[in-house]
Amino acid sequence: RALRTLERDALQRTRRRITTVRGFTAAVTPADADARPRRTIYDCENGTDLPGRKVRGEGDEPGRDATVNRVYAGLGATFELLLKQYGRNSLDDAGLKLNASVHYDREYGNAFWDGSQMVFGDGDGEIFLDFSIPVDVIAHELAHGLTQYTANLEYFSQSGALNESVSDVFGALVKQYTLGQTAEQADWLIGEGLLAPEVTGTALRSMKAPGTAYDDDVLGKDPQPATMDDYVRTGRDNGGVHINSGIPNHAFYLLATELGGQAWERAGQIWYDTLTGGELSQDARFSEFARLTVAAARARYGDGAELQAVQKAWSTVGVPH
Ligand code: ASN
Ligand code: ZN
Repeated sequence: RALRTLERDALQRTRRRITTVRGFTAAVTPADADARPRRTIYDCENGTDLPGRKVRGEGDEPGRDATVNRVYAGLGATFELLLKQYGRNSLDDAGLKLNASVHYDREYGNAFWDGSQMVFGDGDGEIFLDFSIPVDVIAHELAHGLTQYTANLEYFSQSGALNESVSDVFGALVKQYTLGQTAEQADWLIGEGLLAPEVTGTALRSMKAPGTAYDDDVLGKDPQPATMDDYVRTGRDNGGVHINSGIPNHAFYLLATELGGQAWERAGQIWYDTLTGGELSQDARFSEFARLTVAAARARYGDGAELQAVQKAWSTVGVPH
């Protein structure tokens, strides 16, 4: 509660100092004049001690390791979107240092946020390649930090699926921002380029068509639902957090494509306001999140196209709002 009050105050401060500069929203007051990323990349050299050996600090030139350079750039792109579009100075809005470790363990087929830093595996080369390849995966892990410092959604059941979905949404937004793509141009895939060539599939997840990202002998079929009719009740995966995230993911896709243009602007702003607004419960179910996106759309854009598009998106996926 105290944390949420703090967060709300921080949000109001941020709102007050936001100004539109050359078509994008930017923080321009002296308070944020020194807002800049503070990135450090570490190499675990295939061990599991964190963080590992420091290999690149802020402002250092690129080195020979493409993994290090991709992660450094991905952290920079995520920091830039948060600052320029939402007026946020790093994950905690207080300039938090962004630390990431690469080459974690041997043939490690995952990436994660450990509560204070990002960790990336190399993959085994047969199912997964290097987890630093897709920029949306880098941003996804960072967004777990953003959620931790804001709504702090419990990583279980529907609140866990919302936590996962928020990470996919900001992952997709950073990817689109980096590529300069509109919602219509984007592929809405999460983790494209991560699956080894032998795997029958295109990505980890699809926000456009949940359930269609892969269908493979080893990995099985993408289990994600797109609507509440196909909601999966399971005890696995913390109650299906990476499965049922397909539903809010698809709602965001529907909103962004209905509005058109750059998804990080209005659609992203509504999701950002909902996540950081101080109203969302840590154990929120989909319907609470949906109601708050409706309220956020109304608060920021009034009774117009944005509000209608948010309501239509949730109706289409079968979530009450
Ligand atoms: N890469 C996964 C994620 O960010 C790791 C996990 O399951 N926590 O969700
Ligand atoms: Zn995640």
